[in-house]
Amino acid sequence: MTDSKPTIKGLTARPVLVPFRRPVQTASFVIPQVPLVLIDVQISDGTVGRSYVMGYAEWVLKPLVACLEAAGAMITGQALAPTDLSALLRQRMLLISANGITGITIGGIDMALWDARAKANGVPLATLLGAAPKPIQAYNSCGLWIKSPDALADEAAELIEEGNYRALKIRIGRSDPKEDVRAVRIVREAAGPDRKVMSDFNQSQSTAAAIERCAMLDGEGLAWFEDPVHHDNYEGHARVRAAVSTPVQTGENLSDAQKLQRAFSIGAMDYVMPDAGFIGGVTGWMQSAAVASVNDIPMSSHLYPEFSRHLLAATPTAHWLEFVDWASPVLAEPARVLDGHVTAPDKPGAGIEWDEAAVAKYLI
Ligand code: SMN
Ligand code: MG
Repeated sequence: MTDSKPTIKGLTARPVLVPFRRPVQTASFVIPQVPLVLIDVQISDGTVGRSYVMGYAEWVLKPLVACLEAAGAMITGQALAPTDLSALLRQRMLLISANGITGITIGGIDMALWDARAKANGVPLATLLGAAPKPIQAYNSCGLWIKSPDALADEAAELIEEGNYRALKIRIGRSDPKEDVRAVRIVREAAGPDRKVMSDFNQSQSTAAAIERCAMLDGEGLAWFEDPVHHDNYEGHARVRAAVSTPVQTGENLSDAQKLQRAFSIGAMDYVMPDAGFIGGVTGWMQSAAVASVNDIPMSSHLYPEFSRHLLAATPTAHWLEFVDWASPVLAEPARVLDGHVTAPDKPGAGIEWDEAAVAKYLI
């Protein structure tokens, strides 16, 4: 029986710690295993909206689950109207602020609600957003961490091979800036002239150090310098940007479209790459896509390739999808990169189903 007015029946949030193929090691943090919370939102029509959120550290999982359960209780009994429920949750989090754990709570629930809405409508999420699923260019972000530059030529070749990629991302910010230059040269060489190499400082530098390091790397053919300084330091990003010709990329910690507008108006970015979790899920992404569109800012994704493949299909200034396979071990049908591109599956929803045997194995 079709349910023309589906409502939210409840939410479950399960913490898992999943092994990495290549554990994360940046200039600012290490992540030994992938800390995720898997979200299921039960709907009155019998469907289940699914998403997951990245916790970034194991200690985050417990408070994140508690936050998701509390927010789940706030929307239980309400109509399946993701934009309205996102506004409701933002209002309930006005005083505590919707960023960090609270922001990811809104983003994760919003993604699950849009997944459920697309399933209720019987269409892929991209289609619900008005776009056809289409191949989105992706870069491989699953390696090239802070390690000896000597290991990077072989790793770059492996990463290209994983999906015939046209682009890779290297992490920089080594204690010796000359080692960064050496690492970038090795990867640039391994990638060849027809591939892009993005770079990410992971917010590790002071503004003065970033300007010095970016000047050293400015002629090395990098596609962008990502997060040279702390993510909130819009003025610092602008100063780096004024000093170099390589484009500056930022945005993975932006928690709403208004902050994107403010960062852009200060001159913080050439490119933006919101994270579907932090920015407020599909609702926050689409609001940001409008800001990027009116300001003509190329917009890439951060993490969540399963959702990003739908979102970028509906983003007027779509640029690059960041491909990470970190949730793949718990997914029944992980996203795949073919010939350097990811395409949203042509079936209702976002395409997230759990591999329950794997979930049982990694549940904490
Ligand atoms: C990053 C984000 C989260 C975990 C590891 C690495 C990095 C990226 O900033 O952009 O991929
Ligand atoms: Mg980054």
